[in-house]
Amino acid sequence: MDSAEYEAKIASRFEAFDQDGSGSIDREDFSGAAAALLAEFGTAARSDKGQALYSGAEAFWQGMAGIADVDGDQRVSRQEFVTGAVKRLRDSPERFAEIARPFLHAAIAVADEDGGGVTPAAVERALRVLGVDRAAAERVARELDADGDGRIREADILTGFAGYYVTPEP
Ligand SMILES: [Ca+2]
Ligand SMILES: [Ca+2]
Repeated sequence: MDSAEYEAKIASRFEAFDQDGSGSIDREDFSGAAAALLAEFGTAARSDKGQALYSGAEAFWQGMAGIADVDGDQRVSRQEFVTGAVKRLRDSPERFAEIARPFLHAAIAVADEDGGGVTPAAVERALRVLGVDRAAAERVARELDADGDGRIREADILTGFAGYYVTPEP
């Protein structure tokens, strides 16, 4: 990967977190993602699943702020993301899985509509709601169901998610 390609990748990761396009990553991006997922899957915010998703979103934000909000202004700027988050997440991918786990666990519970495990179609819908383009959402959902049984395991989602953000430098 050359450095232009690397920078483009990092920029796209930042934009994925900056859900509302405000130019920084902050608490609203995480709570907004939770709200969008609940709406997509017809789940009430006040339900147990809804509350778990909001708690997970808050924990995810706190974890992100803890590693990247260097100046403590409750926002992760593009600069803080590039210099702080990217490097630390790369050095410690398991740390990323740890801060994302409660949110992903709750999101899976919301997207698992029949209680039999999350399907590739549901993963695709969730990714689309979070702003991933159709082709990429389709490809990721297909790849996550590696054994083709029509259900995706939580461990595979966590690994895939962490892997996406842990980007080798050029
Ligand atoms: Ca934002
Ligand atoms: Ca900051």
